[in-house]
Amino acid sequence: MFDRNAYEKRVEWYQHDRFGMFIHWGLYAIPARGEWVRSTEELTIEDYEPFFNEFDPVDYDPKKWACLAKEAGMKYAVLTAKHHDGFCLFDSKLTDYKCTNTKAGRDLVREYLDAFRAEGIKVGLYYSLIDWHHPDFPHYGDWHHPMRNHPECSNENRDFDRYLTYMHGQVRELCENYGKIDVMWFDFSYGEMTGEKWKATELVNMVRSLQPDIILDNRLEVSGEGFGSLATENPNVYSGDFVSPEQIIPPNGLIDNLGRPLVWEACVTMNNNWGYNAKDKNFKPAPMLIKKLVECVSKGGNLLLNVGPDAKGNIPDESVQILKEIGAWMKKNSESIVGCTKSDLPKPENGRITQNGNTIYYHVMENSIGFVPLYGIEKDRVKRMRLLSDGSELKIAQYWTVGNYPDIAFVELSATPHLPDEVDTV
Ligand code: FUL
Repeated sequence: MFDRNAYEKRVEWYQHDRFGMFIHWGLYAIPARGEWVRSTEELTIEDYEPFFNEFDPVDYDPKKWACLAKEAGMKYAVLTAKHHDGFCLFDSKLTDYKCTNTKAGRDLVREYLDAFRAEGIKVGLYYSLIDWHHPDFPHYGDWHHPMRNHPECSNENRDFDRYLTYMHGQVRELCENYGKIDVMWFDFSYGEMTGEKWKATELVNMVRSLQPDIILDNRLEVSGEGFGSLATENPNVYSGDFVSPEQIIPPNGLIDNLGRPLVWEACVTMNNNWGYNAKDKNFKPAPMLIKKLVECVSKGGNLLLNVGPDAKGNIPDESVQILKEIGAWMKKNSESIVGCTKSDLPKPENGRITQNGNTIYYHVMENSIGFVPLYGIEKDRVKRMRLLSDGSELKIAQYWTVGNYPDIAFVELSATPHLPDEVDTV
């Protein structure tokens, strides 16, 4: 039975924390053409084998990653324990295809968990339902399986139940052997491969019995395209805890069929790849990402921002730089992100609004018109206004009536002709 109270309690920290780091890391960092390289280039297991033999992340120091995430103001993280290529960053007893059998010789997931927990960051694991390496994972209805065009490679002897036993077993290992896991990020369903095809109910029950507070995404049911759904009110349907729109921010946030806000997280790349891609220098500037973070929170959602460390274990310099810039803004303004959510006030022309209880955070992103109008807030309801970055007083310039909004409080920005923060002054 779906227990709404338990659900709301479970997702409380997650809706409070708002900003997380996604980490896509694996053998694909060596070819450095993104995490889908085995499929896009239709590489066989043999073609891909050299990367397993070579993998030697000599610079892997998750403490550095954790410090960077913390500096950026991120409160949780999600690392790919296994991506679609099937390679495991943890010491699974169910396969030899794992990091402890490479030159790395270490359990990379365990070290990540220890390092991030030590910085007070909540820890999540991404686990791919799809597995291009496992001999029993089929390539019919393939969703671009690397072997899709190999005539000699049939599904005949593939036993999907055997794969499910393996997959469930690995998820059990992650839930049993690594202490408290805060988020499990399954990826992904497609066509008929959804829900009970993965034995989702059984899987989720097992996960919840081992990790009662864990938060799950909705991809045991759907893919990340579009917005997906959360069947929270239907006790007979598996239901994730949050919707996981990919590379897209819902225009107005998301609501369920009863009009209540849904829990959601937009996952977003910094350049155009999740896994390391040496040639992709198309990084989004930090100011844009700060605005995207504010946008997510102003619509009641989270932002999970991705990094793709290289084969040696270093987060690319560009990403480090971006995270530091975001961190500099967060240092002064995180109060307007963490603990905040969507406001009932209308979106202003020159920015966005986030809210925490009776406190409204007005994000001025453009100095276009020169006023900060608080539509929907009547005269005398504003106790005080402060610039978040330095705590200094802002004066209400005047009250006007605009259209249907009576007695709107205005702050005159001409008093501060240059916005102290040209990205987003709060
Ligand atoms: C997708 C995957 O196929 C991508 O490689 C990436 O992991 C993204 C977050 O989810 O569905």
